[in-house]
Amino acid sequence: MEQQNLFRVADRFSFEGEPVEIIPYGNGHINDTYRVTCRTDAGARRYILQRMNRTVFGRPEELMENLCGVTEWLKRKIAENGGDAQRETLSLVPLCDGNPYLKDADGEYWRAYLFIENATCYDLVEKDEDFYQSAVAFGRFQRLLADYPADTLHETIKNFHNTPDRLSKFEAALEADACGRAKEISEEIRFILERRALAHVLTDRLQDGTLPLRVTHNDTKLNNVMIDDQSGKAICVIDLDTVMPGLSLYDFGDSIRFGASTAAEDEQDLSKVSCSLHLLELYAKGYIEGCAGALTDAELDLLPMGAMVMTFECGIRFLTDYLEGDHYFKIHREGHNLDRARTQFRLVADMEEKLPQMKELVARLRFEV
Ligand code: ADP
Ligand code: GN1
Ligand code: MG
Repeated sequence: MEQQNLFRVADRFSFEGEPVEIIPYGNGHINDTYRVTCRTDAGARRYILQRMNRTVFGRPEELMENLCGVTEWLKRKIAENGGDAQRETLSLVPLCDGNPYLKDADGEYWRAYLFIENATCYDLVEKDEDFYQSAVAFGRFQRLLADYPADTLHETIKNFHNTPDRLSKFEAALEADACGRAKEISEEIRFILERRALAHVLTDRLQDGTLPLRVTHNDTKLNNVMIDDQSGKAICVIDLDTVMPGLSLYDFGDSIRFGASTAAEDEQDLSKVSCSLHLLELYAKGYIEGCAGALTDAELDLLPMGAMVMTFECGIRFLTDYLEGDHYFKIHREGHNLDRARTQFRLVADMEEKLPQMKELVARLRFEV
């Protein structure tokens, strides 16, 4: 049934050739992603087809307006800089009737992209160079969007990286304890409550004007950037659903919490989880280079803190979802969100110990890059 439905949906898009295979694809936590293979006279053509997550994105029309605006903008800039606009940013494939997305009879929203061939999204750093490359790409991404008319962007998820708000939502979920799970997680609850002040570090400095608001990606996991299989360069930043005004420290921090960890985000053996100073240094170097002088002194000073706050926030989000019954992040096993929360808190604890070294290495890089 689902297959039939998928083919019916695929038929509405202006794909070249006839769809012959549609399979689930990738490791995203949010959308339902499929790879579509079409047969054409010239050989196979592949596409990405996505059902957008309606629970997470309450206003898909606004999200698609952002996405069309941002991808068009990036295409123009990439072409002006002599790049390959079809490969270096997402290319939406419209419906046969020209619309950029489909709303089906069940009210589900679908969109499609050209499949970026000969490139890979990594879930863990396999080669240090890839991580460095991803940093350059996310820095460059921010630079390309620096003069984007930010007031035209919709906030696709309200308070997305408002860490104090995430903390309040956690406290509400704890109070409600809808699934009776609070009793199993007293250690994690204590960990969060002892660090309440950490939640305010970035937002306070945004409010008092110390940190500038920029157009940021806001979901800069390593598996949201595609690395070219041949050149090893990060060619394309993907997953643009959360491009919104934000802090550079959100982007830097989120990359570190995922990519500079020595273990997977859902590792159950916490003895394997730590923050690699070597990877942090590589990423910071690449990011500072990619931003090409745009970061202010205050932003540079706070890069290590950004990593810690974003890791803390993500742990809070995973634990909140665990308390509420796992309705936000996709899970693949019992306790998956709890495992994820635990790795984040282990990383925060490790970063607390390493903070002086983290600050020292970033301070050194400021003058080298
Ligand atoms: P989610 O929001 O669920 O993370 P993504 O947009 O990141 O969804 O897509 C999930 C995965 O699908 C990515 O990690 C990547 O592996 C793959 N993917 C997405 N877009 C493309 C594309 N245009 N070409 C090739 N692979 C893609
Ligand atoms: C989600 O969509 P994906 O899997 O790239 C989430 C991020 C989290 C991340 C944790 C829209 O990212 O904010 O940091 O999971 N995206 C959204 O792995 O909530
Ligand atoms: Mg993703």
